[in-house]
Amino acid sequence: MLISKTFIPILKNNPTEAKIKSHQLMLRVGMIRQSSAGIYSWLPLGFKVMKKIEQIVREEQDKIGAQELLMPTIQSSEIWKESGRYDDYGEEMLRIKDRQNREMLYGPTNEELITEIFRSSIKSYKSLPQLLYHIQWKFRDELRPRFGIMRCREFYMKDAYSFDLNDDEAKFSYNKFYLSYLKTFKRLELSAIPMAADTGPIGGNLSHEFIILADTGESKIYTDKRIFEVDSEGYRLEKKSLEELRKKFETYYSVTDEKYNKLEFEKNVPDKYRLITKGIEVGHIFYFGDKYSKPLKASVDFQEGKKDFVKMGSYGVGVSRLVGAIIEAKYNDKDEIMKWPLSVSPYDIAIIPLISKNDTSNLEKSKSIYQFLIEKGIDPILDDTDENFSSKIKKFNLIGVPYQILIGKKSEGDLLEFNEIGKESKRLSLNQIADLITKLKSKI
Ligand code: P5A
Repeated sequence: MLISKTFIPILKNNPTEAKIKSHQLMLRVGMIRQSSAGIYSWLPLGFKVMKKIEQIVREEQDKIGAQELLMPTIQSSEIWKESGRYDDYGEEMLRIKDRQNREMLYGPTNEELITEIFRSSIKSYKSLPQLLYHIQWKFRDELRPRFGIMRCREFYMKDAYSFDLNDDEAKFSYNKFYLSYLKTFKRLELSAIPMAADTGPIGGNLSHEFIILADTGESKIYTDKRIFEVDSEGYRLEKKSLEELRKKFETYYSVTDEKYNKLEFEKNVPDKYRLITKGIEVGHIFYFGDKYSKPLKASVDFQEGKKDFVKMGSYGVGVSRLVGAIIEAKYNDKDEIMKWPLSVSPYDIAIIPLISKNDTSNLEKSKSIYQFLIEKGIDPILDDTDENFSSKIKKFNLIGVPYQILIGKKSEGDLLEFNEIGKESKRLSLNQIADLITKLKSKI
């Protein structure tokens, strides 16, 4: 992409209304625009990052055998009355009436709707387990939306639902999602730790939040530092293997605020490993048995005419929140520099030429580099404007594309000045640069 043709409305200064760095940066480099309180438009740069996150989340769901579908944003109140949550959900639910005066709502989550879809189609235990997910907008009329897209009213969520015959099989499904979340966050270069959590309005008695550490996070956590060293590699999609993985994490005390017990914390965590801090919840998984299948009468035949309610769990990832969470984790406050993980960066590499009024040779050179990289399957952005060199570099340090080719005095002949944000610059040939980026991309 040529920057002169992009829609990236960059602001000169940090917007004063934004309190945390992710919100500031997203407004500053034109990733989002507020449309009304807690409701945002996603501009091309922000949308591109979110779509890349979505794709990684999707791939990791597919790998554990979950199947993608798409449910609507608007739901009928009927099924919510069946489950009993229509009244329980309170003011967070946006209620709408259609022209026939029917009570509708903008879905804050989909346990009821997916259970209704399941019960009308699946009758036998032979079709179990079923793991279904969609990636769809949700609406929660939060009392205090804040921090931009981190706690907003309309947000993009991946929500999955599992249906099993019994508790044992259902725990297996739960553990599959547990593993897939560890893998998803790793691909996003985040260290997200599973912590025992409260279940709130979703319900059930087994639940984990996946939390990344950040001072600006809204979740208070109590944890054992050793949990950050747990290696989640090498586990297979088998019951035993996944149980082992969960056990390994659960050796270390790690809970959110609502689950905190002072005595247990002090008993289980030696002084030097205690960590009480804040984090951002990027995912949340629940096991709730027949909480929805019973009132909604979702059962399967399992033996000579015997029927039982299916055992269910639900599994959420805050796809839009992750955009902000990655910024919180990767932004360097001191130098005002952002570095996106290559897996979700809006572009793979920036080409930044020094262009003077009467010499366009650097621009010509940049254009042929640009073409070459595209042919290699790399997604570059070329700054073809005549803005001065240092402010171009500053702008790209803020946008956060992790690699840069600087076409200025230090790029001569075949050797180009190559920068990885936050590291010493090097002089490499174009082929070396293309090979390096291709190799890095293949590891995503
Ligand atoms: C799990 C999937 C659920 O809704 N039902 C379906 C369950 N869980 S949850 O914890 O309430 O939400 C899942 C994830 O969505 C993100 N999230 C938000 N993101 C931005 N703004 C909000 N207001 C918001 N609320 C929830 C979080 O990442 C959460 O883990």
